Amino acid sequence: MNTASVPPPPRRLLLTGAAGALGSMLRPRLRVHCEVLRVSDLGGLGEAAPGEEVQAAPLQDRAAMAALLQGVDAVVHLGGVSVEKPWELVRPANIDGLFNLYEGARLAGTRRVVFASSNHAIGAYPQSERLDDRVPTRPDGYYGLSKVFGEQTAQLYWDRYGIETVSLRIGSCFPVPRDHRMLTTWLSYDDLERLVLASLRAPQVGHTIVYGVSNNSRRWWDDAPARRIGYQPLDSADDHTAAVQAAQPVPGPDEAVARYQGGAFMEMGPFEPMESPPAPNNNERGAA
Ligand code: NAI
Ligand code: 15L
Repeated sequence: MNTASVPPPPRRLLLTGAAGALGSMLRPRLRVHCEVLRVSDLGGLGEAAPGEEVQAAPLQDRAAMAALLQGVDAVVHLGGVSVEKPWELVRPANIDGLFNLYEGARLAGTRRVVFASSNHAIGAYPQSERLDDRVPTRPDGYYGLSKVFGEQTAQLYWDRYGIETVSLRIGSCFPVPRDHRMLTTWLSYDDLERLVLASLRAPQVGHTIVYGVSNNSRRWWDDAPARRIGYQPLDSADDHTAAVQAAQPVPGPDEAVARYQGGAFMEMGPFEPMESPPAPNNNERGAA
């Protein structure tokens, strides 16, 4: 079953979450690496640029997702709830939606997925530990739990159906590090682009988990798996240390942001159960 080989450049590449922070940044950068870039989100995608197809689809809508995957060779999956939220908001996009994405990929014969997992899949580990890609997951909340589900779904679809995935446990991908924790976890926009392209181009990835982080000297995570798929980070949070130290107070040692790898997510919730969850359009982003 597992007969992967060097993938040709995708003819049609699907980018989900294309209206989000990382999606809108990657959209023009990925367009030049495929014949057709299909972009999707709940909305807010604007007009199709040359070489693009625009197709809005709620992740939790099975039929819409099956249609979205039609004719797609490879996917960069960024769509979904991207911060800690009540379970009733996380589940439709990140659990049902993730399943729908892989089912659509199976039905369409899609070869490879690049899945935006998160450091919050291992966010409950203390910052004193150094982690590789084989440590047991320790999510720090419902959002992190949904990323563990995503990684396990990726493994299932490789073992059963030969769909390859690179799961990117992204640290903190922002234009610059925002706080002291991000001097460790930061991933620059340019390095994210490098990591995504390496994930699309690497031969024989099966299901590979890598940490998405720049070349920060303080990093907690083993960068060997990412380098094995050809990722070479060129940026470093070290260059921003002085600016962060000047602008941000050092957190106390008992604060979650200084104790856990996932930072403040570890102390969010529990939330009151929601009887009728609103549509998932209040997906505001936040630093951990
Ligand atoms: P974002 O919140 O800006 O973008 C996510 C996009 O997904 C939004 O445009 C939203 O409309 C869309 N979306 C949400 N629910 C949806 C649904 N039910 N159906 C269809 N689309 C839906 O997040 P950002 O920062 O761009 O992150 C992209 C991905 O990377 C996310 O999966 C996030 O979990 C992951 N990630 C991001 C990190 C970062 O530092 N920015 C760190 C770790 C992981
Ligand atoms: C994430 O997974 C979030 O999507 C992002 O907004 C940040 O909070 C990041 O993790 C982080 O841990 O800094």
